[in-house]
Amino acid sequence: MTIKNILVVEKILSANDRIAAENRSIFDEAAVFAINIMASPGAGKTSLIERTVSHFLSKMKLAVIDGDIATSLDADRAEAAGAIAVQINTGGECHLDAVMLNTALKQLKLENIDLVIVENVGNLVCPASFQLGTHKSVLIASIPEGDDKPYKYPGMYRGVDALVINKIDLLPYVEFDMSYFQKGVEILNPGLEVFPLSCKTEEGLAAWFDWLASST
Ligand SMILES: Nc1nc2c(ncn2[C@@H]2O[C@H](COP(=O)(O)OP(=O)(O)O)[C@@H](O)[C@H]2O)c(=O)[nH]1
Ligand SMILES: [Mg+2]
Repeated sequence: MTIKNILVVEKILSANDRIAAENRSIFDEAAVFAINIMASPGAGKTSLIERTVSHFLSKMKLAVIDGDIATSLDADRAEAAGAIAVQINTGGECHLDAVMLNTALKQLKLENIDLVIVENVGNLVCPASFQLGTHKSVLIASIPEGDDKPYKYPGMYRGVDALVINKIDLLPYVEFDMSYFQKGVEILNPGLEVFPLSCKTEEGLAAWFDWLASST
């Protein structure tokens, strides 16, 4: 029984990887740069997207694809910030997969877009297993979540290209040992680009914008 289950999971993941590769070709053919933003619920994914859209709006055309289990609240926020927004309701699924992204991409005129930002479903486990075909994966951690998260959710930290540590404005009020946190990150993903910042005060945002601009 266990072996059969493993085979089914492997088949699902390899089918997903095939569509992810197709998504990547779609992006590349349209000269679109795409990032996948993952984090727990409330870490600040939509807040960082709002800041990022506002910053780059005069320089490039942005689209945001928002994965949510039920509502379109986040897509509405992305649109209000100035992006073209597409909502994917996952119907309860805890992650986006490559097929869902593929369907969303068909709703966009990619030839008119420079940067696609995907907001994944708030979850620190499932999104790590599903490649989407984006060029970069970004994880947001936030200070109130605690400094033990790299140790508890290693899969999430291992596979990403950049880490944002949001809500640094709360450091004076929350117990968070930054060196313990960063030690965990360094073990899992040596040399990872890390951006401590606050979407509220804007401290540290410039370094994140520079990284994104130089990646595109
Ligand atoms: N203090 C503080 N609050 C923040 C910051 N960034 C986001 N928040 C708040 O955290 C909550 C969740 O943010 P949101 O962007 O919706 O998170 P998401 O669920 O990951 O998309 C909201 O109440 C935000 O106002 C920050 O840098 N500092
Ligand atoms: Mg959100």
